[in-house]
Amino acid sequence: MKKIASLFTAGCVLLSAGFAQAQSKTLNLFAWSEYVPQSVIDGFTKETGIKVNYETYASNEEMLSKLLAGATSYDLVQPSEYTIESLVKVNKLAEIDWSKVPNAKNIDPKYRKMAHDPQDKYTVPWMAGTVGIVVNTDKVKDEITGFKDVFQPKYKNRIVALDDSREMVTWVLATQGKDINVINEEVLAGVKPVLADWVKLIKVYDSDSPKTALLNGDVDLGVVWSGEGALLYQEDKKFKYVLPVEGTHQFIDSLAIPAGAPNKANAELFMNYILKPEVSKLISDDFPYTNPNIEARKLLTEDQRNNPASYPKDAKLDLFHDIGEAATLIDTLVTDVRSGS
Ligand code: N2P
Repeated sequence: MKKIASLFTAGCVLLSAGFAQAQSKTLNLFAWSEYVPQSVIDGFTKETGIKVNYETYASNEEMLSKLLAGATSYDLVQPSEYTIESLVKVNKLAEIDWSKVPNAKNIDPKYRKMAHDPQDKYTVPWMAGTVGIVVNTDKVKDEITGFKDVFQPKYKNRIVALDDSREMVTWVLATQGKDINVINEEVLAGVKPVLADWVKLIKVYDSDSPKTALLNGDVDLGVVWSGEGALLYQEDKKFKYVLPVEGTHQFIDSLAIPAGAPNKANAELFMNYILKPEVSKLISDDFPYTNPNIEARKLLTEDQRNNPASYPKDAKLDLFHDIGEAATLIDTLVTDVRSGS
């Protein structure tokens, strides 16, 4: 009898848990700032009745440290390729139930089975992009072809840069012809004096909206995300986007579900929703990065497809890989040079 009673209690708990899950009409999205259009969030809520809480971050490292510190409320995050690798290594991502994401068929095969998710278990690509140089050609008359041309004393206090330690170290490594994924003390000792000189030239650090300082004339050139470069070019053709001759980072930002996410089914619904061509186009309209959705690309205007920042022709591009503990060395180095020590 006792056994039956406890079985009954367990059943009730399970039932109410199931009920609570079915009732949960929330999606906690932790994503980059200036990357998810309000129109997409509103459209999703309208279609599904699920309310989206959109919390933002400005770097992979900021998001990663929150997850590793034990944040458990997020249903979706939006890491770049190397941070996906770190999360997978520590079992922090949940496998996607692809039967819930039939629109995955719209993804360009080029963006599937990539090094960071070789079996397509965890991620749906959001946007790809590059880190490149924007030049206000009304103000800068010399030809700028690479990082070396940007970081010259004559441009002191005229430069905006991404506030991102790994990216900054990469710019120096690229000019030194080094592998951007091999980071150790010796390599960083070679980076330090160069970066120490460069940071003295930078006027504004901004990873959220580096376009702003260029638009309002605060600076004349800078190193920014390609979507920002594309928006500047759309605004005024005097803003030229240059892919550095030395080579640069190509990022693949994806949606992924943290292990133990409270509303996994809602996260999968959102993944499927943003993969609809007409929804994906809305993302490109507001944030013109490289859209990995083949069907959405067909809906873009000619101007959108011809924006050189969004869809670059040829360039030397490299993905990042997880560098493990060496990430701490980068952080220390950049903090040191920025504080002048
Ligand atoms: C969006 C930032 C792009 C992310 N605001 C770079 N990985």
